[in-house]
Amino acid sequence: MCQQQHKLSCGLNIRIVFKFVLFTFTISQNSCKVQEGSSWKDIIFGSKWMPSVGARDPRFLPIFSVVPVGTGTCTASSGEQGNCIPQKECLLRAGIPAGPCAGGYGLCCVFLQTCGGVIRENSTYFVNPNHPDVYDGTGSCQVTVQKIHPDVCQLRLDLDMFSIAPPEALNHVCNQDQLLVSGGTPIPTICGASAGDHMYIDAGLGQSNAIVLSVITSGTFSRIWRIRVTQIHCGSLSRADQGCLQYYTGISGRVRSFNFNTVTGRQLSNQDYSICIRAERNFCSIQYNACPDTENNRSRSFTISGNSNNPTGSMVGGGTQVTQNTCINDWLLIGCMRSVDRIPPLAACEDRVCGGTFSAEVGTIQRTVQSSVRPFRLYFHTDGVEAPTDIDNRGFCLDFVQQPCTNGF
Ligand SMILES: [Ca+2]
Repeated sequence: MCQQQHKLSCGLNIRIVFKFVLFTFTISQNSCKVQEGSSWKDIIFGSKWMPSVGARDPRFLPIFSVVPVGTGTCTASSGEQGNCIPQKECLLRAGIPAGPCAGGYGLCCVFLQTCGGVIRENSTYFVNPNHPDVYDGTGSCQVTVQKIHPDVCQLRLDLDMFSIAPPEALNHVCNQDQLLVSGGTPIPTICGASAGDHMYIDAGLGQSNAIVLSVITSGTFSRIWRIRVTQIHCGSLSRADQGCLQYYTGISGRVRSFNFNTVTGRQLSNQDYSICIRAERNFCSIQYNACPDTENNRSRSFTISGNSNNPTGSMVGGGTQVTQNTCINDWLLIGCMRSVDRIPPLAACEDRVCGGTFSAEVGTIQRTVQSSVRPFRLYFHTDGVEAPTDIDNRGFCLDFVQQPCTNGF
């Protein structure tokens, strides 16, 4: 009854009332009934609340009428993405104030969590203890991610900073440090340095699926991580296709394996995932080239199997027989790929490529590879062994460019 009585009189001020309710926590139904018959502002704030609809304190007006609560994003001076919200709300939600936003009417509020924390805000960062200083402790550092809405289907993890202990040198297994995700779809275990990389985690349907992110550490290492956790609604345009651990949009870009570095990286063992590239409108095929490697005499941008300390050619195809030029243990799979920068073009196409040179055919010449199989996807597989034949492989880094539908493919 109380609500009905005041429904019309609240009008535009409902929004203001709600925000103050957040600050004070309590507007009980009882007090509403007790105050039945009074004006609405008396019910909420008591008779000492002076401003009426026509005479509100102008200092409060702009904040409540201009700043979109919980929807605006901002960038803190330290580089984190924050939410632009009123200062009191930032403190109430346990955020970290990081400077003004929205022309000074809001506060850029950054949310950080570390070991033992619970993520309840979108765009929260999972950081190492002592962040931004390094951490060299041993243990399991976990945060639990709670969905901010039942309609959240995916999490995107952006590894803004990510440097934990690398895999061991012999078989490239992450046996010292690991990033693990539980509660969602399985992800490959990663370690080493992967700043700038990302992952999508399927969060399932409904509210019940809590996802736990863990960084397991052992031994001494100067670790640092800052992982942004973005929650993606089921109907969002930024939702990745099903089953894609990594998802790229745009007609050109760069894909690479985790812990990729042409000098110090080690291709990670026990990987099994797909990288998806959205086919943009009017683009029908895609070309890949090994990334430039300015740090080695012979490029290590594509070194998946063999001994990358020696010149190693490309290997293609699968099968069950271990022969010299097939990809049995570790490979990158691109559907029906062909080398396009050769004359004459080959009629046959290949799916798997490995070795130490990027090409869609066996050889020592690095080539541009094209595929018109859609959706555009790469599948990366490595087993749990490197030694003794596979030595110092870095993984892969490829630049891609989508090709217009008029290009013959
Ligand atoms: Ca292997």
